[in-house]
Amino acid sequence: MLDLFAEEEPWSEPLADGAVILRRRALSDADALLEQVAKIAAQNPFHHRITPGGHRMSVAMTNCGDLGWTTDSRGYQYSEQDNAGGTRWPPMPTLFRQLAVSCAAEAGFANFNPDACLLNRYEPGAKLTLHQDKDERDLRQPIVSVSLGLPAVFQFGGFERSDATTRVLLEHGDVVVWGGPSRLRYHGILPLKPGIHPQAGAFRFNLTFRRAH
Ligand code: MD3
Ligand code: FE
Repeated sequence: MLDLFAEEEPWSEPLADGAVILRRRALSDADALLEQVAKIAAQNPFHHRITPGGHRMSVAMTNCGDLGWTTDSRGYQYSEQDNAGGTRWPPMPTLFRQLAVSCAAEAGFANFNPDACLLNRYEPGAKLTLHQDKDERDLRQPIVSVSLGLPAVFQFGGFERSDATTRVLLEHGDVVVWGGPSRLRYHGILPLKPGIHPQAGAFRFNLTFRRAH
């Protein structure tokens, strides 16, 4: 019988050499993931960081795991402490780790062992301009990203900021694994459109799992 409430099965879409979207891969875990996001934020609140250039980021961030990505007047770095509050980051929930490790394995990256998870929170208008992620020590390790809540237009380009970009919509439950030659591609998020998501309210959340050290 047709079940209108059946959950979609995940499917994969190759994006580029070393990069794959696992569509809806995190959908069945989404409510539990959002619950953990709320717990982490209760310990270490989302915070609009100030870039070394003095700009307040429109994306609010926090972290969990042994290391967290931070920015301050000294630059960008992974650190064991939250420089906003001076405390250790909350531990990486088992569900987060299991999801990241199994998605990496599905994409062909066995033995991924993340020590950092950056949590990004987007409100309407929030964006991430084109950048490369290269503060991690071993760039042979992939990054796994999990999108939750409102949809966003993701932009990915080449290896120079001025290279042409492609746009992809990332939706609730989508996972992207970036490794191999795609690891150093420029990428960003266009300004978030306002909306209300049934599970996440007026926000988009993105979790990125990294091997930082
Ligand atoms: C491609 N986050 O936190 S996730 C970031 O949706 C970041 O919040 C975006 O870029 C977000 O650094 C994009 C997809 C993503 C994450 C890491 C990548 C794409 C990537 C690293 C290398 C290449
Ligand atoms: Fe990035």
